[in-house]
This record gives sequence, C-alpha cells and structure tokens, in this order.
Amino acid sequence: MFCYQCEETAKGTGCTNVGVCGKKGEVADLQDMLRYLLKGISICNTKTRESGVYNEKVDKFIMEGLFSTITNANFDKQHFMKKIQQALEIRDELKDENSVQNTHDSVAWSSNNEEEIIKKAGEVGVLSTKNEDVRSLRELLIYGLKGIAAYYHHAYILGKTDKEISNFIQDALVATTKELSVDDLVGLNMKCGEIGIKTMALLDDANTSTYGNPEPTNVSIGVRSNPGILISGHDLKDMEELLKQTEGTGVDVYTHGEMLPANAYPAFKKYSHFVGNYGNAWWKQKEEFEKFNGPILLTTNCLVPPKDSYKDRVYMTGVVGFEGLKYIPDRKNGNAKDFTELITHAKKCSAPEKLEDGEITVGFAHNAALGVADKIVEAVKTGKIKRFVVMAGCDGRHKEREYYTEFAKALPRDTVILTAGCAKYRYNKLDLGDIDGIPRLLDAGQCNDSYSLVVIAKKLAEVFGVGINELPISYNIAWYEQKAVLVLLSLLSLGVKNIMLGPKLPAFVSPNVLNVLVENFNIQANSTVEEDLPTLKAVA
Ligand code: FSO
Ligand code: SF4
Repeated sequence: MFCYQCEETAKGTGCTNVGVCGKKGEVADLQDMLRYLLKGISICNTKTRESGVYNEKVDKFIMEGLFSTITNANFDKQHFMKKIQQALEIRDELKDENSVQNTHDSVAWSSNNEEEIIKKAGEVGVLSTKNEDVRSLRELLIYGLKGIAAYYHHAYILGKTDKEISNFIQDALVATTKELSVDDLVGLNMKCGEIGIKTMALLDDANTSTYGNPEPTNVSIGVRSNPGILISGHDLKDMEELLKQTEGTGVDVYTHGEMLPANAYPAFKKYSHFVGNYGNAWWKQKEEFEKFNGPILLTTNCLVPPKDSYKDRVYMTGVVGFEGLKYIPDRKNGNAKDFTELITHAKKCSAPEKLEDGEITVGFAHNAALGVADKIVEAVKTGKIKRFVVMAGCDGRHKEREYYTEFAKALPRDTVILTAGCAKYRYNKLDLGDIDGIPRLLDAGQCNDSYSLVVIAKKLAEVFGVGINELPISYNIAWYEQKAVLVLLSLLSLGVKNIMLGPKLPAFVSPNVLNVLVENFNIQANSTVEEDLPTLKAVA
C-alpha cells in the first residue's frame, strides 16, 4: 500500500504497511483498484455522457465508490472486493453498449479471480504515476473529486442532482488517465474547486429547502437521564429518520462530531427528545463512545476502528464499513431506513455518562449571518470588528493541533472567527464573548457549510465594494481529509490569496506544485501562534 491522502499520513510522507487511520494495506490497495476501475467506467461512459443522457446507475456507483475511499469511511475488505466485481461488470456493459475503442488498462484489464485482483490492486496505486509533479496534481484532483462525491452524495440523497457535477467527476477521472501537461492539470484542479462550490451550493439548497435555514441555537452539551442514541457523520436524512423513529420511545438522541450543526435546523429542533451534542470531534470517539453507554450510528466518515468494549454498540450505514459492526441497510422503494434495532438496543442501555455541562452556540450559516449583516457592517465601519479569521476545516488527533486553541485565544478582541467543519472543537467551548451582540465565534456548520462562509465573504465584498482579497478576512485553515482538500480548492478557484494551512502541508503536494500554489496564491504553512498572528493581513 501507499497512501498519503490525509494530513495524518505516516511520517508526513505516506502510510505504507498500515494506515495511521487503521486502514489495512490490502484494503488500501483495493480502494486504489476501485478508483482505477472508476476511471475505466468513466472512459466507457463518455459517449453516453456526451449524448446528454443521464445514466443514474453509473453516476451513483462512481459517487459512492469515490466517497467510500475517503479517509476513515470504509475499512471493509469484502465491501471493496464486491464493489470491484460490480465495477468490472458495469464497465464491461458500457464498453459493449458504447463500442469503446479506448485501450487504457483501466478499460482493458479484467479478472474475476480474487488473488489476481489483489495482485493488480497493488500495481495501480498512487506510485504508478512516476512523474512526481504529475502524480501530485492527479492526486490533488482525485482528492478534490472525493470531496465533491461526498457532498454530492448528501445532496443526491435529498433528491438533488446536477449533470454538470457528475459529468465533471467523470471527465476529471478520465483526464487522470491521459498524459496532460502540468498547466492543464492545474487548470483541472481549479475547475474542481469551481465545481466544489457548485456542489456545496447544491447541498446547501438541499439541506435548507428540506430542513429549513439553520438558526442561531444554544446547544446543550450535558446529558439527561434517559438512554440515548448518538449519531455522528454528516448525513441529515439519516438524522431526520432517526428522530422520527425515536419520537415517543423514551430514547434521547444526541449528536457527535460533525452532526452538531443538525441542532440548528428548524425541522430537527422541534423534537423534544433531541437533546444536544455529546463530546467532541471524530478522533475522541474511543473515549467518548465508551462513556456514552448507548448505541452509536455512524452515517459517514470519520470512523475510528472501535474498541472491543463498545464495538457491539456501533452501527454503520451508508458508505461506512468495518468488519464485524452492524449495518443498517439502505432505503428501499422510497421507504425510510429502519432503525428499530438501534432503538431496541438503546432501551437496554443506561443513560450516557456526563462529560461536561453547558451550552455552545451554533447555527450561523449564511441566512442567519446575513440576517445580522447590518450590525456586522456597522461594527466593521466603526472599527469594533477589525478582522474576520476563517478557521474552517477539520480537527485531528495530533497534539500540534492545540495550536488552534491557542490561536483562537490569542486573537485580538476585535476579531471574529468564522468557522465550519469539525476544526471548531478546538475552540468552540472557549468563552470568546461577543462584539455588540455578535458572537466572536460564528459557526456556519459542517465542513460543507464552508459554502456559507463564501456567501458571507461575497456579501461583505459587495457591501464594501471591494475584491475578495481586499476584505478584512484572513484564512487559517485546518485540514485532515479530502473534503477539506476540496474546500481549499474551492477557495483557490475564487482567487482567495494568503491562505494559511496547517497543521502540516499535504504530503501529496510536490515541491514544484507547492511553488505554483505559492506563486499564484501565496499559500503558506502555519507555524506558531506568535509568528502567525502578526502575519494576518491588516484591515484594508
Ligand atoms: Fe471533520 Fe471527518 Fe467534516 Fe472531515 S468529521 S474531518 S473535512 O470528515 O468532514 O470536518
Ligand atoms: Fe494513512 Fe491517511 Fe491514507 Fe489512512 S487515509 S492510510 S492515515 S494517509
């Protein structure tokens, strides 16, 4: 195996025997094999795509395939073996149907023998691209596509599709099989960022048209005395169905990690058994799932391989996979998923052990933030707000991420933090106060709600009549996995400059590609709070 797609990659260079995330070598190879065949499928589907036909089966297969290879989503060897076999079938059907002449190996290679598949899987990974810069740009693109696939999946589940998005995913996969110049690959990565914004906008529309606009909400972080179910991940449809099915059962529902923003949606807030948030970001789940005492539902990444002590309480659904855990099957014929087993299980469990007390404030997505736009603009004009700092992105387990807590604490009192994603757990329980009633921490929601931050920035640029880089906004982004890569590409596609990125720069960015990013966007790695604070751009 060789995998360097996330920030926690071994030694900052690449995982080779086993992933720091817990992914086994064989699973990593099979993930590479699946994405290889997704390229073959995309090649074979070109004619269908070009004729304007929407092949839902193919689009869905590619979207789910990419999503399942994202960091921390699926660790199950058998899942990938099955998907590879399905991929070969789908590809061959398309090959016949479209009389495909392309002889790329991802189109031509075939076998239904498990050993041969495993052998081949070891040959088609990241390192099969020999030129370091081409490899870097291909991988950057594929990680961006994984981010798109994840967000598109959530929108798709809520009935929203857009052919431009699925066509781009496939065109870009095909592009990674061609000998493209570095310039062309850079261009494709920028286009990936653009499509990323489109995808996040589609998901925002899906979420808000289905569940209402998030409202500023104080969320309890304590516990009650009923047994509970803990739901984690990003899938709001799962959230909806779980809340409906648990209503009146005596079982409470709590969010964990990236599901926290669900507490701000009107459609969910109305449930009195929806209690609040339990715990922190994904990487603390071993300790926190243990103490929760009840069943836990993982709807997307980030799953940490569970301990035996609570393993029997972990349920997976959607693209999540881990050998030996229980799985809630997908919806069939328009019916909801069936969470009966979880509810029955919860009733036999004791209430969650208290971790902490108090409340945190969420729900400042674009609608709520723009609702107080006048106040914000006034505060900027009068100098009460001197600067906004976007601290969106992910949290992670490494100690160096304490930097973000210290950074948030050290920011001057006339600074407002804009956040989205699980990075916020490093500072969302600090008492940062407010500026004339505007909280100094505005939490827009999940990582996909970084879209809200773009909407807010664009609105401010419009009001002040300046370009996006002339706004008093600085960026200090924390990344972990591929959705954050997409968010970064999206910001770059908007022309945002001077982004600080940490805690480490991606291992998959080669020195030459880094030069391109520095020259065009002045991207920089963050270092220490003392060094970084003064370099934040002063107010225009
Ligand atoms: Fe966090 Fe995980 Fe949302 Fe990521 S839970 S790290 S960017 O998957 O998706 O922010
Ligand atoms: Fe390593 Fe990250 Fe890949 Fe897991 S996802 S194998 S931790 S680089």
